[in-house]
Amino acid sequence: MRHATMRLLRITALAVLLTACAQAPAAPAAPTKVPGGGKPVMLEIGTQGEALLFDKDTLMAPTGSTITLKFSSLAVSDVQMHNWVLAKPGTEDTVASNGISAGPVASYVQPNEPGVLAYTKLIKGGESTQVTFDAPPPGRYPYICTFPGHSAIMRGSLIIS
Ligand SMILES: [Cu+2]
Repeated sequence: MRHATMRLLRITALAVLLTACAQAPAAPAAPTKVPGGGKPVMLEIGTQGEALLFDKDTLMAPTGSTITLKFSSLAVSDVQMHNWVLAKPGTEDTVASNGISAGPVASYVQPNEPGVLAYTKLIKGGESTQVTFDAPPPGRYPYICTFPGHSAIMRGSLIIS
């Protein structure tokens, strides 16, 4: 008798758990933002080979565009990993230091970091990745690599005009 009661309790608990799961809202499909349909613009940037530098100091895009940025690591070795992170002016150092706390699983970008406008995942030597985002309002926006120790020299500006 005792066994039967315990079994019933277990089944009831399982049923409650399953119901709770079924009612949970669906998780968002992807963390990437859906761009708003501005004039599409392709930008490309890479690393200077193995150096901790981007191969462009400056990128430009028109106001109102929807930018797809392709980022390639032109390093041959996998020793260094890199990303491309676009920040609001003046927030780049905070974005970099908070990114280090976020760690490699988060591509060294703190989730919901207010200063981050767009970013790519971390890539190894020889890999490419891309990100699509709406151009921010006209201005000069810093971009950095937030891999620990890289942001001091691995940086440039995206000019929207
Ligand atoms: Cu880097």
